[in-house]
Amino acid sequence: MSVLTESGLRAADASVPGLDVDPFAIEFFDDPYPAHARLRDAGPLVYLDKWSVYGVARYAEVHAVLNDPMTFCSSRGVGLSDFAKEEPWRPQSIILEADPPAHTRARAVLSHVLSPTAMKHLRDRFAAAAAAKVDELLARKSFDAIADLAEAYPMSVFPDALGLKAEGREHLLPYAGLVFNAFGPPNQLRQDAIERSAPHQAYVAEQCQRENLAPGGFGACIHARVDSGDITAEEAPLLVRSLLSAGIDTTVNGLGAAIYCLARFPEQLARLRRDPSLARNAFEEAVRFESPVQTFFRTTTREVELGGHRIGEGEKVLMFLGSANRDPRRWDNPDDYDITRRASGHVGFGSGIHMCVGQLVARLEGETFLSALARKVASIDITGPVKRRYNNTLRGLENLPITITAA
Ligand code: OVV
Repeated sequence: MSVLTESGLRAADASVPGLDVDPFAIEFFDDPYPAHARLRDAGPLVYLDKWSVYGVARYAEVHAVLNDPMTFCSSRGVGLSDFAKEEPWRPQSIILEADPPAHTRARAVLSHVLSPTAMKHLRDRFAAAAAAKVDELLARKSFDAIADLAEAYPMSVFPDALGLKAEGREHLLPYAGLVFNAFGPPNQLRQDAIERSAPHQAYVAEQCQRENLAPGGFGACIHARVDSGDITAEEAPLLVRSLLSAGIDTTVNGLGAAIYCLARFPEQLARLRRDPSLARNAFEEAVRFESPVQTFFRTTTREVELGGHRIGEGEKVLMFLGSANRDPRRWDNPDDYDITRRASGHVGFGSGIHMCVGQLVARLEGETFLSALARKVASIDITGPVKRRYNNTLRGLENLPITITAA
């Protein structure tokens, strides 16, 4: 339960351990693992004094919060900002930042557009693009695995699958970076991103319009659902915007994580080469191991018990997905990247009604690329300084200089 202090500020019940860790600080991003362990070991529920929010860092509580969406709602925002108290920085997402029943309709549309059947039509194209990209990179031998691989491959398949015109695609990664920074607190990362956001927002708003989306793509498919009465003409562009927000930087960081893992753990690359059918699980395990999306918030809709404490209505709860994915209470050898592990059950894609609606696209990109790599690449060596990219929500690298050799 939260109490009112003399200064009028909310503070946690004294029995909830308060920690001074700032999960949105550069030092935290540089090495979150000792802080994750402190958060988990402090108790099932913690209070983050720096931002006056509750936190859950153990798998059990993260999973529980994700699976009680009416108590831990999304419609008040899944970042630090509470939409009941502050205006959102952009019009609210009608899927991410929504609760049932409104969420259910929007979700049904994107589930249909990104369905297993839709993936069947994309698989051959994605696989061919992955093979061509691996061949091109083998010819270059040395390159930056972030710009030239983790960004280049998704950028070569996803915007086309969406039906975006060629012009202006350079706005996509900056826009996504902005969206994921904006979930964080009002720190420098968030303020700078929002300050520079106007051209990216203008580009995205324009590309969401029906006339700018090529027939046969995800975008056109979304707009077609206006005609069948599933969504309104006002809702369709907002659902396209969700794909532009969440569809690229996430897979960039997922693929970047997988390459970084295979570069650091050559015995896992060897295992993958011996059995390329492990490609899909190698990607899944990279999503668990690095958790490209590190955190999301929920807001309580009522007084509720969590981790043995009562917390009040209108409280923000920060879920440490990356910590849950390495919680030794849930995982054997959580800090090992093991492509043969049963990685399913990780919360890198979330869990419950909001679980990543684009997960099949992400896995298709990951699988097709790692499958091509497994068949064509013998070795991956890190050949220069590895530089981290800082974002309030996304975990990934700015640079990963590597040299690869052909099988
Ligand atoms: C999962 C996610 C991340 C960012 C944006 C959105 C969704 C959205 O719906 O706009």
